[in-house]
Amino acid sequence: EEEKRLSYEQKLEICDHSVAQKLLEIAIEKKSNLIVSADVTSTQELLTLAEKVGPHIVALKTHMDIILDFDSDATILPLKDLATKYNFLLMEDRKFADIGNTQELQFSYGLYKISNWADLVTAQVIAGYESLDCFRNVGVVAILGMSSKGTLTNTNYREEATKIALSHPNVFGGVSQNKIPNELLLFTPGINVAEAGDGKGQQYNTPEHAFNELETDFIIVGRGIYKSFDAEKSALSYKIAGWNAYEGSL
Ligand code: 5FU
Repeated sequence: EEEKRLSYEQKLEICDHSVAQKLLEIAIEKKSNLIVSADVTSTQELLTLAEKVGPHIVALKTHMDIILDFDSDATILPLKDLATKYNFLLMEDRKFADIGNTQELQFSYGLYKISNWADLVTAQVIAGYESLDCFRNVGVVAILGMSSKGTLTNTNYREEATKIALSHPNVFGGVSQNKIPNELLLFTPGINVAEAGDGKGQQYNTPEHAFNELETDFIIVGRGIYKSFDAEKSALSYKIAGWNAYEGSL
């Protein structure tokens, strides 16, 4: 308990995956640990949101399969331009959960061709170590623990999943509601300062909880930002809250 959490500068020294390095560099440069979850259903809403929150985030997290009018040119090209303009990464929250061969197909084929544009993806580790081999050209954030009520990711599951995450070269981070080893970057969704839950199983905590209790590295905020009256303003306030909570946890 005496031991202090590591700063982003210290994490830069021990997290050697190129995507981890990029995220940490952006965090330091923009003084932000905020990832906005863009759970909107049209290209127009996605691009409008990215334009508004872009200056304040380290990454934009997508569920590209909910975009009704997805088009690899009309959706992805302008999104990539915004990512370059505002210096943020694209994180596809696909939560792959199949055998390696199927995940390889899901990653590069079909409508979304995720491997063409995503800088990082989420993946379950339920199918075992080798199922993650296919994500060679991207960074993987492993789902270690989930935020929803009644999740099956108990202590034993998390420990076994963490072993896979630590040992697999394609994995540089984990999604969890618990502490994870310093060698991995921690991503924490289920963050909202105004709500305790959504009536559909989601459970919320504050940025302060995530940094003080979990020593998280990045907070992920969806509805707290994109459903708010002014997404730009709320992104800025979550960014400031996240950065203050990070500094307070050092
Ligand atoms: F792995 C997880 C998890 O444990 N909880 C989550 O909420 C992922 N998520 C995602 O974060 C979820 O799929 C949403 O995209 C986002 C949370 O959105 P919210 O609107 O802030 O609840």
